[in-house]
Amino acid sequence: MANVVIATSNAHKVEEYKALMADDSIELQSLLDYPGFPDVEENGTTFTENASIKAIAASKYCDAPAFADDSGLEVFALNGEPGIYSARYAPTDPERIAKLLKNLEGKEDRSARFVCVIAIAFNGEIIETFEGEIRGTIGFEPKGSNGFGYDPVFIPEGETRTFAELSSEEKNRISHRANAFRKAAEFVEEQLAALNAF
Ligand code: ITT
Repeated sequence: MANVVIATSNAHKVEEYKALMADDSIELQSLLDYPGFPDVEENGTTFTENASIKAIAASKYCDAPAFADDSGLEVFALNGEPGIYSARYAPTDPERIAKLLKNLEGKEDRSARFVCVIAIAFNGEIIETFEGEIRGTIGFEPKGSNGFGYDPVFIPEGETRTFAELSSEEKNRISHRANAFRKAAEFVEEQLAALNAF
């Protein structure tokens, strides 16, 4: 069975990827299966750089094809904050949400987008990167208990519920991560088809 590592220690991301991966011939592992994996400093200035740093390090350490995602929330009235600093905006999810709502007080424009860049690496080299997004708005108070991170305050376009009020199947149909993953999966299928043509 082919083995692919998702270069993340975020258990929520792992669950989302397991649900997105329809192919049973691929065994998905994550950094949770490699407890000795050293902490990698995400010192890039873009989602793409940070995803690439994580994917390269995991492909070397785990000696397997690796894909990593760097993702975050960009709020337009806050000049794109928290952006690549989404995980580091405050110590815990409730504090991150509270800080975001505070910074948005009095702002009329509450539009935002979630972004996800997936980088695929093999033998320490980047093969390709893929970006997905979902647009929406930031609510006035946290609602719902599904998902993770900023989900309780993010209302995707065309919805009245937050991501945390949607089921995981509903979120996985439209999320930034699902959109990036679909592009990555299409690329991998094309590459495999090209290899099989020889
Ligand atoms: P890894 O680096 O180990 O993958 P991480 O949680 O630190 O885990 P990131 O550096 O990519 O991941 O930071 C992403 C942060 O952006 C995440 O911690 C959330 O705060 C936010 N985020 C990303 N995707 C999200 C989603 O689908 N729902 C809610 N918040 C999300």
